[in-house]
Amino acid sequence: MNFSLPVPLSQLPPRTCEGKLVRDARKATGKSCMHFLIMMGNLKYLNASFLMRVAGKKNEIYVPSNPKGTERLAPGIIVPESDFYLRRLWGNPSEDLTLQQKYLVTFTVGYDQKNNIDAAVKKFSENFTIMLFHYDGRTSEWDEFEWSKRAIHVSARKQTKWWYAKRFLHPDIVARYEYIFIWDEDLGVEHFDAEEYIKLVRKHDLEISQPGLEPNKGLTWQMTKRRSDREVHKETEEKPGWCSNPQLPPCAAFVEIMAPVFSHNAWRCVWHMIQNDLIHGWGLDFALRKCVEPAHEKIGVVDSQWIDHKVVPSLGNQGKAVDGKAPWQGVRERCHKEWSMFQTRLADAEKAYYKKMAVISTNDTHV
Ligand SMILES: [Mn+2]
Repeated sequence: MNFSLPVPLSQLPPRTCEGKLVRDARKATGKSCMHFLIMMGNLKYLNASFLMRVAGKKNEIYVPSNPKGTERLAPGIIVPESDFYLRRLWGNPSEDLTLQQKYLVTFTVGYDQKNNIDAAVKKFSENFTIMLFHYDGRTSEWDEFEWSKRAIHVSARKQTKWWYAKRFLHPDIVARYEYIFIWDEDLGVEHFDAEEYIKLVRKHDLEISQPGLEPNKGLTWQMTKRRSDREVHKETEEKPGWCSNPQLPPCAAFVEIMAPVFSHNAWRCVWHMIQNDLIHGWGLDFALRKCVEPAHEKIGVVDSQWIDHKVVPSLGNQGKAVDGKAPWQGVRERCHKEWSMFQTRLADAEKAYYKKMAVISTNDTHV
């Protein structure tokens, strides 16, 4: 490039690109302030201390609008989100991916449930990334299934689905997936097809959903019971006195935690609500409504693609006998305890927020 400064460098005003002499110099090159400085850096006669002064004595780059902690990086190099797409070790990176899955399904599994999971996975098309969370430490055995080789396997012993979800499904990591299925291992999928399910979820604008449950067994709530005469339902009758408001759980705005499906936006909120220590997730189902608006319209049950709950108490068997109680009893007690802890935390957090806002609004009136 043929360019020379119109004045000796020593006469340039420090710390700014806006001084007249510099402005003239920039005009001559048509460059922005930062480009101008960088270009000058490339011209060997620019002395480093001048550049440091101009940039405020720190690094040359400081972009406050970057994600927190990355202010010193040029925005163009920042990649804030990721995915689970498997790449190859050779060739052109831009040609690695023949298919970019739009959906993610995770199962929290023990090897004993392999046949059930094999049947379930087959109901999810190639548009799904498959992820298994292994709570029994057995991972390589799954390679007897062809699909296992393209699945993501995460192994950590004796943890729950919500423990894994909090740690491995950060919204920025799963950003590429439009819908995220976070499912248990004991679900029967004979009458379920994932692609058809997603069509219905889109059609009925459901941000959080689950398939209807066959009512033969394992049914706790009326809301999740499959209706045979419709595609989707969003409210139900419960036992007398169970619902303070027909638009609130468990009569509406409610699905269970055994087979939830989240839109990416809903998951971004729900992930933040999951507590690191409350690993069973009890109570989360009643709070999901906090994440979508209006909840009684955006949360619902898909009836025409349904599942049945096989009620395999695999989690209880991962417990430990304490004080003469069976392992499953200890697990069950903790579930209930977590539920009440979660309710208390949520209520306290909201109370604290409203109190703070009241103080602020009171102060406002005196300003
Ligand atoms: Mn179950």
